[in-house]
Amino acid sequence: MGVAEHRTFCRICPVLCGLVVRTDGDRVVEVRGDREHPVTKGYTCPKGRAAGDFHHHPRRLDGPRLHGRAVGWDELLDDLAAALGRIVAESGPDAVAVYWGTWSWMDAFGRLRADALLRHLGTRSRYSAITVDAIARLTVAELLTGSPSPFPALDADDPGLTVLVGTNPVVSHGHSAAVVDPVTTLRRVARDHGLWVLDPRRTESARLATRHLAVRPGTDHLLLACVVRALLDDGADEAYLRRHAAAADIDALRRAVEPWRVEPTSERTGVAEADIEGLVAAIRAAGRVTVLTGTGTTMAPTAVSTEWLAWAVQIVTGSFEAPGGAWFNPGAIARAHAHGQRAATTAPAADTSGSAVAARLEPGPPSRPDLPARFGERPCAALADEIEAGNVRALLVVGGDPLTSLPDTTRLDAAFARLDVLAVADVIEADTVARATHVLSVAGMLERDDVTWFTDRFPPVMAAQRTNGVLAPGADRRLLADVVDDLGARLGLAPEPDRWARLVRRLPELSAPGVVVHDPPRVKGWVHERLLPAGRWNLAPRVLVERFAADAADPVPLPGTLVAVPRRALRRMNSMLRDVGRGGDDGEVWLHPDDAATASVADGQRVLVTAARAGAGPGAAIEATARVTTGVVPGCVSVSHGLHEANVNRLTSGTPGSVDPFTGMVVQSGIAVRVTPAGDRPPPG
Ligand SMILES: Nc1nc2c(c(=O)[nH]1)N[C@H]1C(S)=C(S)[C@@H](COP(=O)(O)OP(=O)(O)OC[C@H]3O[C@@H](n4cnc5c(=O)[nH]c(N)nc54)[C@H](O)[C@@H]3O)O[C@H]1N2
Ligand SMILES: Nc1nc2c(c(=O)[nH]1)N[C@H]1C(S)=C(S)[C@@H](COP(=O)(O)OP(=O)(O)OC[C@H]3O[C@@H](n4cnc5c(=O)[nH]c(N)nc54)[C@H](O)[C@@H]3O)O[C@H]1N2
Ligand code: SF4
Ligand SMILES: [Mo]
Repeated sequence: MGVAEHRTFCRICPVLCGLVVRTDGDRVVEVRGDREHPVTKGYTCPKGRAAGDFHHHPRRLDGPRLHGRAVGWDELLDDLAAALGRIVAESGPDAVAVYWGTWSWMDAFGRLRADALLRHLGTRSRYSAITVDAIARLTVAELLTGSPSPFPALDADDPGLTVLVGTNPVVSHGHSAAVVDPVTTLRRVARDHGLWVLDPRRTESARLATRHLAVRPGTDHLLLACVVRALLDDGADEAYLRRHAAAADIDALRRAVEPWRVEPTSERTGVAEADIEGLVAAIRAAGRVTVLTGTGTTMAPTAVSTEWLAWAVQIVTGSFEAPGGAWFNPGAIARAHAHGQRAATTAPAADTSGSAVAARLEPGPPSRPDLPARFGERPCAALADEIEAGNVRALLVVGGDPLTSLPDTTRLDAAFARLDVLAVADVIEADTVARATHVLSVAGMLERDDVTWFTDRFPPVMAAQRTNGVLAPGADRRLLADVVDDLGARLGLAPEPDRWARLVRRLPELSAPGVVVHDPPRVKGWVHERLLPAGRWNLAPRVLVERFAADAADPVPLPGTLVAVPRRALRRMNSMLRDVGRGGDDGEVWLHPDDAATASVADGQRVLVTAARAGAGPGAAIEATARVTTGVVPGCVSVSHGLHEANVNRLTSGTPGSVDPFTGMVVQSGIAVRVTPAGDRPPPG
């Protein structure tokens, strides 16, 4: 015992910062950045530095619980195995569902073993946070390249003109493509190349930008269409485009964006004509551009159209994988740039209608045939229906808190009460833990040996990391992987004799703790060479062309309504850390002075935000403090998620009008709301 220092890495977000953790006995006394870490070089954010406080969380789970009673692991697992066995026998494997939360990707061996157990049971009821986060990105990537996994990322060592659309890296550190030290990085990009931000809120990132375009929520697709249109007239890389896209696709794209001249675009998006022209001029001058999208756009009803046109801007300028353009991380472990087949050398059939993707859709859950599965997962929007219909009788929750993150909390909570089994693997008394029949008190980040297996594609360079646990699991906590193996043994699944063997075969350097940086740290060209058939982007799939036409005709947001848009908090990771330090202090709703005046609301006043959708029940409201500011566009209320009392998912819904039927994504940006002073009754809907 005594004082010791340990090198490890943070698993709270995909930056995966190197940490030095100082312990005194079993207490964590300090967490600081590791200056010798080859990727993050000492950088940390307040969330990572709070890892010790989270480890000693006042409501940390210390032991397993069965129906609210503290029990030993054997009793818990005997009961759980018997219940799961019975449910599978009575109702079939799909009656056992899993919800993978954010943390399931961070506990590599827990996830790998739990995946194996669910495959062993044979369930198709797999749900994850992807369908409440950014499934449009995977869908559009797959349509354009044939693979869902390439994500455009900033090349921080060789950046160019950069446009942020619905992402606020200063707070979030990027969406699925991590940015280290975002303030320094974005400042440098702004100074040397230009940084433009499209966001209905003047964000922390917008404050560093060359120009902030305060776009109306859900209208980004139109602004990007206007940019594509202008570039196709003047600014496209014609030679690149002829080589890397079919002529028919270029024509289809041109026709799709044709109506979006500057004037109607300005009218619909609320962005001044001069600003739109300025953005086009900046891209023409730079020649290439990096466009990064985020949850502001993936959570909007127009997500798919926006994502498509963000890719289109980069394709028509020949920016992807070129100097100054975005790169795609192939993963230091997956090594997609080196493995697998080279792309076919013949072009696909001339009609690039997206039929390949349509064919890959799997049947949706029986109670929601309107929501097909994608990438082996069913949309979270269907979970409450599936439980209510009796199709799902047991739910295993791993590293997520569905009662804060999934739509319509009130309804989901009632549905959870009907489950035979709600087994939750968590580290603290999260909202869903309070409803669990089986609580699995698993080891946390500082108590695990770990590896960057599921986060392989997200870091800012190609790097893999392995760490030892800093502390042994305390109290009666166990590694999720061990717990799952013991559960699996009761259900007939053999354990994996050597968990590391598979990884070490892939990347021998992972045989010991440390950081492996691939050299060169960023490889470019692999998407062109290995993924694109004949080197050609499937630039204008018919499904996207049709979808854009429909989205463009739909005047979102309706004039005269207020819409809520999401915001992330600096000291909190979704629901995590809200009870630690100042993690819970970002519950304000931000609104424009014009809207505040209409609603008779003053700055600092308590307000009620009520869902304005048809059929919203009395539980579809949250109380919060108003911040009246010109930092948001009129018509828009900025609300953060992940809180317990002011849980924004009381306002969202998984019913058909509130979900994108193409991707299964729950609409979480641009939800119609009313704001009234708290204490007043909400006006009748
Ligand atoms: N309305 C609305 N809804 C949203 C969003 C929004 O902006 N607005 N955001 C969406 C997004 S992008 C996401 S990713 C989802 C997040 O959805 P979830 O992943 O369901 O929610 P989190 O709050 O991230 O839950 C993480 C849980 O993991 C637990 N945890 C922490 N460390 C460990 C560990 O080491 N092991 C295990 N097993 N558990 C651990 C935490 O205590 C916490 O309960 O929410 C989505 N929902
Ligand atoms: N500190 C912190 N970091 C986090 C998280 C956290 O909770 N806290 N969560 C992590 C997770 S799970 C994720 S998925 C990522 C998300 O990372 P980001 O995608 O960067 O998410 P945000 O920081 O919420 O930025 C979204 C921005 O979109 C804007 N916006 C909302 N609607 C629209 C719209 O219609 N159009 C446009 N153009 N903008 C819009 C919002 O005002 C907001 O500024 O962050 C991760 N990092
Ligand atoms: S940026 Fe992400 S990885 Fe780094 S310290 Fe913060 S939460 Fe941890
Ligand atoms: Mo997320």
